[in-house]
Amino acid sequence: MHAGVYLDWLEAGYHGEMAWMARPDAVRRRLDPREALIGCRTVIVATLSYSPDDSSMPGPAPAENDRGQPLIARYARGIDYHDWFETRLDALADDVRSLDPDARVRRYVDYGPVLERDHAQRAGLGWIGKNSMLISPELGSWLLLGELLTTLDVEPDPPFVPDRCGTCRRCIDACPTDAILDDRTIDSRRCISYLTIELRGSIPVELRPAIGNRVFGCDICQDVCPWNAAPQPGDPTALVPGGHAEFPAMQEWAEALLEMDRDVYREAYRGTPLARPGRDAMLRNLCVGLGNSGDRAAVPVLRRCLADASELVREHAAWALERL
Ligand code: B12
Ligand code: SF4
Ligand code: SF4
Repeated sequence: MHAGVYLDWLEAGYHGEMAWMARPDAVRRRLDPREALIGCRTVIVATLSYSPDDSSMPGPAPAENDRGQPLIARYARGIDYHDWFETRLDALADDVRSLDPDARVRRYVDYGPVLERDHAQRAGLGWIGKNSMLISPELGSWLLLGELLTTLDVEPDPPFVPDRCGTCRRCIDACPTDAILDDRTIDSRRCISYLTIELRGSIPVELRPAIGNRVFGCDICQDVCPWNAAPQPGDPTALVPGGHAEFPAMQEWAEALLEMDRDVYREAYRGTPLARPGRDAMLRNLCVGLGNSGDRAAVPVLRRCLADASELVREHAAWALERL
């Protein structure tokens, strides 16, 4: 296990304000699954692939130069994957229990105290790319991870040893905020995904221009990866049951959020990834996107944002107006 990589990462403060990553009890559990499930003998890692086959990628991916449109990370264009994945893992847990009724099983998806990529690599599912993603040779990196910890003893699969990145460094060169570090980890404090989803406060001014119209998450270091050029298609519609998710243009979206208070926002986005940042941070992101749009038609809505009750929104609106 690459425990040292994780501990060095925390020590350097690369987790930013994600204090839950550094809580001593959570650190202990990440380093040893037996702290999360007493008697744990096996970690079963599952992948949920949302690889597009070109025609069925959920939601429109606006062209890079369509600056009035927001860009949303692919995993986030539909329903929240956590609940859906957990239901599937529960079914798998039943299968495990059917092998041994005394087996104890605990499932985790994403927010649990589990070093998911580390386990995935050790379970033979793929390697850790220079962009820090778990990359499967068949599915690329458009996949999400979940796992079962169990007291059942299962013969382990061999780890995935080869490094298939070779001399490539496209992700490092493409990252607009230089967030990718030499040891295949990320400085979250510079990563657009962190800045637009996890950070609750002000986005550092020097990083705002690089965010462009990415108002929720970032896929650049995966979009450029050659291992994602022709992956075996997964099931993108799993995350968007209707097959398609629509997002309004940024001006229209900001207008709508101005009319919502935090509770209304929470209700409106319940069950989707966009619930996580909350109303103020999402409006903050849209102000940054509008400021980067170069479109003076955004001035009126940004002026309205200047009068918003949230100081966070007002500050980002002022920055955006200045930039326009
Ligand atoms: C915190 C977090 C973030 C943070 C920090 C990201 C980071 N790279 O650390 C932020 C908010 C920036 C983020 C962003 C994203 N995230 Co995130 N995130 C997590 C979370 C909760 C913890 C990650 C963590 O522990 N980081 C600390 C570092 C040190 O650990 P690590 O990245 O896992 O690295 C380990 C492996 O690399 C391992 N290792 C194994 N083999 C090898 C080999 C070598 C040579 C080395 C050096 C290391 C190594 O060592 C490290 C320590 O154990 C995980 C879920 C989980 N519970 O694990 C999801 C997770 C990593 N995120 C995920 C996703 C999808 C994303 C985004 C793509 C979302 C988006 N589109 O915006 C971006 C991608 C950014 C990127 N390039 O990583 C998926 C990744 C799936 C995959 N295929 O890898 C996960 C697994 C969630 C899930 N359940 O599917 N995320
Ligand atoms: S997700 Fe975006 S900002 Fe974060 S490391 Fe990848 S390219 Fe850089
Ligand atoms: S873009 Fe190149 S270096 Fe980066 S993860 Fe993909 S193969 Fe590895």
